[in-house]
Amino acid sequence: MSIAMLSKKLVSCVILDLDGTLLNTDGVVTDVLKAFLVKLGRQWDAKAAHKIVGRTPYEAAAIIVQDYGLQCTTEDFISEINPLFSDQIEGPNPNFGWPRWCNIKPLPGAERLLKHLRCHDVPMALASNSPRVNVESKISFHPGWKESFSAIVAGDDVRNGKPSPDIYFEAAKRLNVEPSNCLVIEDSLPGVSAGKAAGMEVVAVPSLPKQHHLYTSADEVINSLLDLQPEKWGLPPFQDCNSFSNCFIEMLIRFFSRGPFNQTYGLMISGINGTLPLEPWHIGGPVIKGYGRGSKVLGIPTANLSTEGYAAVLSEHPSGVYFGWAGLSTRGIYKMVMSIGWNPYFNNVEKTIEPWLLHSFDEDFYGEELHLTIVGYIRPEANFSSLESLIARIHEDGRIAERALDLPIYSKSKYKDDPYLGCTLPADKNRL
Ligand code: RBF
Ligand code: MG
Repeated sequence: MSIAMLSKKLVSCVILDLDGTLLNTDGVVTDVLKAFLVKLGRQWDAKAAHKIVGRTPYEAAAIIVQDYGLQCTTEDFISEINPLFSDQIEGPNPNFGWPRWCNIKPLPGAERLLKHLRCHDVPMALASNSPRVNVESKISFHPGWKESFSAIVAGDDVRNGKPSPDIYFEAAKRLNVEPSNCLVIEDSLPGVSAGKAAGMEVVAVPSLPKQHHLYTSADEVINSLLDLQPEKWGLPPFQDCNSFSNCFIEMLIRFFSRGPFNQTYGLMISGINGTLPLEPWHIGGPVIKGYGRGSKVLGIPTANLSTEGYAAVLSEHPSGVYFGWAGLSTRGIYKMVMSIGWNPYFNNVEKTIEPWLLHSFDEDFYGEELHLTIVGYIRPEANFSSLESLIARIHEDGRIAERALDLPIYSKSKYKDDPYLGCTLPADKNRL
C-alpha cells in the first residue's frame, strides 16, 4: 500500500447517491424535459444540463423556468412535468404499460458495487434529493437493492436538500455511525458539497463528461464505478474472480488463503490479470477512416467506427479501455482492444470508438462491416506527458488483452458462435 493510500481516512459505511450515481436517471429526465420544452417551442440545451444535475426537484424546476424563459411559475411547471415522469411507457407485457422509472438502467459497476458491499456486510445507506415515492419506485425495479440499504433518506425526509449536509447527517444517524466513518459516493457538485459539509470522505463519479476539474473538494474523482477501489478507504477490495464470484466461493478462498493455498488463489483473486469481466455488449458498423493522427505509423492501426447512430450505446458505457472479439464479415474473428472516449491526450470534442484489431492485416478494410463483442475492461482513459508514453501504454493494453483473451472466461471458444460476430467463414478459417 502506498503512502497516499494510507493517508486517506478509513471508513466503515458507505452512503450512496441514487440518480446519476447508481442509476442512469439523467437520460430519462432529459427525454422528458426535451419533449416538454419542444411543445413550448423551446429547444433543450444539452450543454446546460450540468446546471440541474444533483439539484432538488424544486431548484431544478426554477432553473429551467428561468433559463428557458417559460411563462409560468415554478409550481406550475412542477405540476405539469411530474405526471410525465409517471406516464406509462411500453413494457415487456403488451397488456400493461410500465412507469418510466422501471426502465432506468443501473450505471456500469453499480450492481457489482452493491453486491460486493452486501457480501462483505458493509453497512450502506441511500441519500437522495428525490422525493421518497420516486426513490422507492426507482429502486423497486432492481432486485436486492432495497434490502441492501440499512437506511434510505429521501429529499422529503429533511428540511434542506443537498448541498446542505442534512441528508448525509440523517443517513449517518440512521446507520448509527459517526459522519467521519462514512464514505459518500456522488455524481453531482451539490452532492459532493453536501458530503464534505457533513465531514465525510467523498468519491465523486461525475455523470457528465469533461467535468473532473470542477470537483476540487472531492477526496477522489473517478471516471465510473468500475474504477472504485474500496481498499483505499479501508473497505474490502473487489475480488472479481470470474463467473463464480459469489460470497460463498469468496469465503472459501479467503479461508484457504491463510494457508499454503494463498499462492495459487492469491493470484486468481487479484482480478483477472488486471482486467475486469463485463456482461458482454455489442457495437458495430462499417470501418471508417481514422482521425488523421497517424495511428498506423505509431503501430496502432485502429479500425474506427462511426459514432453516428450509437449515441445511446456510447452514453451507456463509460469512457475507458476495453477488450473483446472483433468479427470482420469476410475475414474472421480477431482479438481486439479499444478505447472509448475523448482521448485526453488529444482532447477530442466527440466521444469516439477506436478498436485496435490485434492482428497484422496486409491491406486496409475501410467500409467493411466490423462487429465487436466487448467482454472486459482494462482501465480508464488517461492523459500522458508524451506521445511515447501514450503509445507505450496502448501497447501494454494490447498485451493485457492478448493474454486475457486466452483465458477460459473470455476465450474465443466461448464467443466464436456468437451470431453478432457474424463471420461467414467456416469455423476452421476463423484465425486468431
Ligand atoms: N488516448 C488517450 O488520450 N488516452 C488513453 O489513455 C488512450 N488509451 C487508448 C487505448 C487503446 C487500446 C487505444 C487503441 C487507443 C487509446 N487512446 C488513448 C487513443 C489514441 O490516442 C488514439 O487512438 C490515437 O489516434 C493513436 O494514435
Ligand atoms: Mg446524483
